Amino acid sequence: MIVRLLTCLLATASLAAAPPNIVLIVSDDQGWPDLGCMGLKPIQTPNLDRLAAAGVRATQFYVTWPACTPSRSSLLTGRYPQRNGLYDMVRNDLVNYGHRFTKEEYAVSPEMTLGLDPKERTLGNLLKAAGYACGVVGKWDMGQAKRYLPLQRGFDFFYGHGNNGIDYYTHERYGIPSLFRGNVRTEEDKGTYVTEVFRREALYFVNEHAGRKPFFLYLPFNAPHGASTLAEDNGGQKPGVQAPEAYKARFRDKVKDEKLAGYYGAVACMDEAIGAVMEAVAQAGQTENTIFLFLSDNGGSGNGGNAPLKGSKSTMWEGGLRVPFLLAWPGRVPAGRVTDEFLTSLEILPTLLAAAGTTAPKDLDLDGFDMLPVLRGDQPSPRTEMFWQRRSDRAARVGHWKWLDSAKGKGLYDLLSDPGETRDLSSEKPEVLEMMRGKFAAWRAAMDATEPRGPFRDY
Ligand SMILES: [Ca+2]
Repeated sequence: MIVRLLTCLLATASLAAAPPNIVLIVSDDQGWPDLGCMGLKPIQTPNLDRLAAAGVRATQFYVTWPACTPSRSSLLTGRYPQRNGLYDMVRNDLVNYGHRFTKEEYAVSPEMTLGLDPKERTLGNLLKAAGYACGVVGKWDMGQAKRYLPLQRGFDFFYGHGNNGIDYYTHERYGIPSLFRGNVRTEEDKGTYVTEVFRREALYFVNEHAGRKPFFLYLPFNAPHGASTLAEDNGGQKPGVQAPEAYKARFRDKVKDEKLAGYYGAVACMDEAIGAVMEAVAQAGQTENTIFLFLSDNGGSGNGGNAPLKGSKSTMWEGGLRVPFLLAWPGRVPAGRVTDEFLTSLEILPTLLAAAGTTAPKDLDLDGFDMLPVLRGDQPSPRTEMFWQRRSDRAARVGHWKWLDSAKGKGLYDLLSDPGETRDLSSEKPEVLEMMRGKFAAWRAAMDATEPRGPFRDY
């Protein structure tokens, strides 16, 4: 009897302590104002709005780089791009000049030879060690040579593309077939709108594990990024953001041009896929034990603009670096809360490790912290500063001060009174300008002192 009681108590305790499932959703180039619940645009995101209502929405949340690859490297490693080595795009720039890569030429191009240093430990490595089933569905963007692909980086499942953009229907990147199932390239879904493909694979992964084993689904959509399609393959014009006609049709009478209807349509289709994943988790009885996170990998690329923020993707203005962020975990973070605390994507990895009841290896230098107490409202954000560098473009935020020095703009701004970065206070506040430059220099020195390696240096 006592043994049975003890067994029962132990079973209850282990159930109570069951690590939460994690669904980390990333969208591609979705601007800071581009959620329905922001009320700023005719965009429709009812499922993301539902996540916002069930959890916390952060309004001052930043990524580490104003474009895809380095931002995503920080998400997966919890480290600044300048620390993990992936501090520029993995991209064949020759496509910008209309160059068409042959299959053979592509195989030895930067998109195949560069990637996230295999010595870096990813969220997949760390959560797998904690007993999680780990899957990636969507845009990996961490390199495509076998050593860089998810199955070699801690993940058990991968369906998606390794490079940073594709055509939504052919799944080609400027003519090169780009989807992988596991480690093998596949054209099995050629012709199907890729968000629908990712939806199907995400549901497969969730249904395979929900209720049986804690799972981590990394679900980085390529939507709503512009298609990586050569103009000559599309009637002489680049297609922009592709979306199925039924989704575009919803927006035609609401927006000024077809391009914007495509962008909103792609977001609406992605939002429905997210809703389907939420529903699968609910059907498995796992809603209470699942953390959903959502963010964009960088600021909006110009579709409808990022007002009231200035600038867009690839710039050091707030519109390039500040992104929408949501986190829902029923019973663990308050429902419907909005926080203006200063937070970044560097916080995601430590937060998820803490939620999973595990810790990072002692020798791993992380650049963020567990942000759950901040999202709950139990404490102010410990983050007081953040730094960015993209080639010669530099920026820093310290407290409410923002400084940038870049090809597309410079100056010193007070984000508290001027979130739109309209009044340059450089000459009025020389002492603050000096302090910002000094902080940036100290950060740069710290990054230079980190392990001297990276795909653009050496392994
Ligand atoms: Ca992006």
